[in-house]
Amino acid sequence: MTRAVLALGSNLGDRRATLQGAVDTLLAGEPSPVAVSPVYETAPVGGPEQGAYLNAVLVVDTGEGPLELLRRAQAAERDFDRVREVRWGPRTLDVDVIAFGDVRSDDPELTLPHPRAHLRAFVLRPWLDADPEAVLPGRGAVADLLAAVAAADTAGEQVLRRRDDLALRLSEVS
Ligand code: PH2
Ligand code: MG
Ligand code: MG
Repeated sequence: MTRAVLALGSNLGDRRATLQGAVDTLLAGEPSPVAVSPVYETAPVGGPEQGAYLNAVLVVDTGEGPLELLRRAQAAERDFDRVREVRWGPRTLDVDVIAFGDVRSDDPELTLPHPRAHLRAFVLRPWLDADPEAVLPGRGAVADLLAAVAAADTAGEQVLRRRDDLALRLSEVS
């Protein structure tokens, strides 16, 4: 089994329902749940002008490999009618593989860990909530990376608001 970290994002449609649907879809397959983070409402980073995202992190254990997990992430995106749009533009659902065990790879199809995760509060903050001991392979403790991002963000661009009213469930029965 390998521990893997998935980042979920949505800024179109019923964002919370989409994130919950993605969690349900991913966990209906091979990956088994370890933790789901709180949901954060976050200002869009990069791309065109667009609405606020809901972001969360799902930690799983899987007996499959990283490319199988990527395929499952892509299948979940398809289930929620994601259409290929402009890079970093609005989307109903984005599922990114952030880390896969200790694997470091520059495979162009799946760079591991995710090449920008260490710069993104919308990944680091929920990940730290889901796993206070989290380490981003090759980069260091997620707590330290988040502190560095916050210190560098003097313009306050990476605004995050925790939305406990929109919390996700790990199983359909709560
Ligand atoms: N995803 C992007 C680009 N910008 N901004 C926020 N706040 N959240 C995201 O998930 C996000 C983004 C590309 O995947
Ligand atoms: Mg993304
Ligand atoms: Mg993506």
